[in-house]
Amino acid sequence: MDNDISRRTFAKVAGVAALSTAMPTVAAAEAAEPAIVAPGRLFPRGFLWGSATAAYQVEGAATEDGRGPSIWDTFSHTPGKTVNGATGDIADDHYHRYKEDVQLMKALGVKAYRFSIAWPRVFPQGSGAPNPKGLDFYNRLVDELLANGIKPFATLYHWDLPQALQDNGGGWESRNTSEAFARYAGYVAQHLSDRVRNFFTINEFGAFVELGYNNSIHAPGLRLPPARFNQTRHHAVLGHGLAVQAIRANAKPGTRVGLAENMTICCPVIENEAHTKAAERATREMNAPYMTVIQEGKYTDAYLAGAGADAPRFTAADLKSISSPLDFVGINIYTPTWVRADDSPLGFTAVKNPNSYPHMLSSWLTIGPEALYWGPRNVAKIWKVKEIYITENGCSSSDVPAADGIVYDTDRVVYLRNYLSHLQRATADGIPVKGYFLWSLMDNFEWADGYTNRFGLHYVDYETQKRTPKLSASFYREVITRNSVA
Ligand code: GBH
Repeated sequence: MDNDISRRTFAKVAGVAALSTAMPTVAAAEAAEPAIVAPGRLFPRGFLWGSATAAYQVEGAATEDGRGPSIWDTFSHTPGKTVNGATGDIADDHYHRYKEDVQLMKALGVKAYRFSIAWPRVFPQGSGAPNPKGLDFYNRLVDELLANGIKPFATLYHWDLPQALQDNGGGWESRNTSEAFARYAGYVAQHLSDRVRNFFTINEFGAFVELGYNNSIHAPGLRLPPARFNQTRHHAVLGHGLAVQAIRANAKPGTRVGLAENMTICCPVIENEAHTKAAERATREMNAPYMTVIQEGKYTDAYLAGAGADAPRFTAADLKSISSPLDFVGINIYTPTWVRADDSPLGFTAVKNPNSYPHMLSSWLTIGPEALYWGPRNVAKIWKVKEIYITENGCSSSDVPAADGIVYDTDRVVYLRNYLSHLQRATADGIPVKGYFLWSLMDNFEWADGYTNRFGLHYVDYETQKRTPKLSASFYREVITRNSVA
């Protein structure tokens, strides 16, 4: 009996195109059986299943059709900055293969695609004259998505700052960049919002500002002193707020705007009242320079006191722009931060267990499926947010094709099944999560890690650009079809 159940489950997985030849007899014999669905595990009707990528990680065509250089072109071409000197010059060649990639999405059954627009394609110098040929790529992509029944969700900034803005004024260190970003956002909204109804301003302040301007792991590879660094943080959230206003001023009525932030996801070490409250306090303080000021229109007292003389300089008008009302909040969620209550002034401590902790291939990617529950729950509870998207979740794994050409990424399937179970728990508790974008549609340029850490549902052979669905693609297709993880 046990055997029957496991055979049946496997047969359903095997029913997906790429794997069907592996188990033809079982699949054929059992194809007529009803789907295995546990009613208590369903996601809400209409839940939006999607996948995600970002321009510099997939497009390639770095100098085509008038695209200007970005800080990531410069950084990746600087010796020693990326593993094996990898660059995004070609990446997945998505610029030329987008039609094929839309078919991959269609085969998966995703209802939405989150992609990013390369600012240096649209404004090669960051500001000044637009480049219509650059925008045309996104016109083609959006039309292809819509023709295939897939909703486009566009991110305006996924780290590829025009190099000219870095050269003149230090990029996000300058308020000019915040203002140039708003002009670019308004221009894109004006031209695409007849078809793109949902925009994210900026992807992950918590990554590109910290790693680019403080740790030098990402472009532009700087380590600014604290006062200049805090000012850079401020200009990034200001850029977001000004872009929200510019989109509203230039887009077709009803266009919706949010952001995609990799907040620190504070999870209670034990799910009791004391630790749960501590995790809420921690959520506000640990996200003070980004999500908290965006939601509350003020920096927390603890953040300003901690920064002291190095605190950012800002006006009341800045704070008003930064906290412009949003239609939804996107959260990129990979790892948890475990928090416990204590009697320190702020009433919480982050708990680390570095000596023994499971993680995926990327060593930063520690495993905590509960993050997909507590992340949205804290955002909804603390800031009364009514519409939340998980704008990224996924993982890296070793991904070596087997003799039959398939990548049997059982570790990714385990990761996703557990994380999605906690997302389902969130929706069952009434937390308003409306959709989920899996990172990533296909293997791609993983920033400083180059092409070594693969995150895709599809394996990409970079020699031939051939895409092959992994086992996890079959898994995700099942999830979407059943609207359930189990
Ligand atoms: C997201 O970042 C990005 O939006 C996406 O582009 C990326 O491909 C994806 O996740 C997978 O990484 O080098 O040890 O200092 C997630 C947040 C921030 C996590 C940078 C890894 C580098 C860690 N990432 N961080 S380390």
